[in-house]
Amino acid sequence: MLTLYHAPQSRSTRVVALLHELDALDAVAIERVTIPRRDGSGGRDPRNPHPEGKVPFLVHDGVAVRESSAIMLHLADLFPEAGLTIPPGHPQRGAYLGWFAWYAGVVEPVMVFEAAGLAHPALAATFRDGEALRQRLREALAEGPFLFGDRFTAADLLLHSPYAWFGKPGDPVLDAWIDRCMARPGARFAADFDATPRSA
Ligand SMILES: N[C@@H](CCC(=O)N[C@@H](CS)C(=O)NCC(=O)O)C(=O)O
Repeated sequence: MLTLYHAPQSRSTRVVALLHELDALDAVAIERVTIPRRDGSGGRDPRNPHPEGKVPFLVHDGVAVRESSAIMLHLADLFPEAGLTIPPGHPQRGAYLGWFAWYAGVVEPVMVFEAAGLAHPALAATFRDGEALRQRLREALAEGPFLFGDRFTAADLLLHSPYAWFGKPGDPVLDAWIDRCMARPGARFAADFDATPRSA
């Protein structure tokens, strides 16, 4: 059994989008939980088993999976028939895994540092900066329209998502890619899903 703990308009929204793309909504129970919001609303939800009360959080047959990168990789692998994963053994599998690790290890920290106005030589030496992120994405999209050419994968879904919240960077290549990802059925489904009131 698979259960996703989800809070609307949060980092777990991209997992709902993925479930729609995977045609896996019937296979995964979505538990809507609350989280503390910046405006002071919400709060930690005792029903959410995440050790820090965060979302997304996935429980698969009693086994906890945390972090969007791991959750999305795991789900895309569980439903390979949707074609959103690059499976083990494929020559591009390592590069595909690299996007998920880079997202968690570099993209999120850099975007949070920039949003918070934090700069320090040690941060730049370790993570580089937002322009370096954008350049890596531009290079990958040179063969576009997606990170793996014609193929839309769970990596596109994850990597474009912070720009969907923070705003497009104003770069023609990246903006067009973000628009393509946001126009996908999964993104549109997740936006509607989050906008529809449900008893939590
Ligand atoms: N790196 C984690 C970040 C998870 C995260 O910080 N989620 C936010 C929602 S956008 C949250 O649950 N915040 C509630 C809190 O910090 O208590 C991931 O991507 O899964």
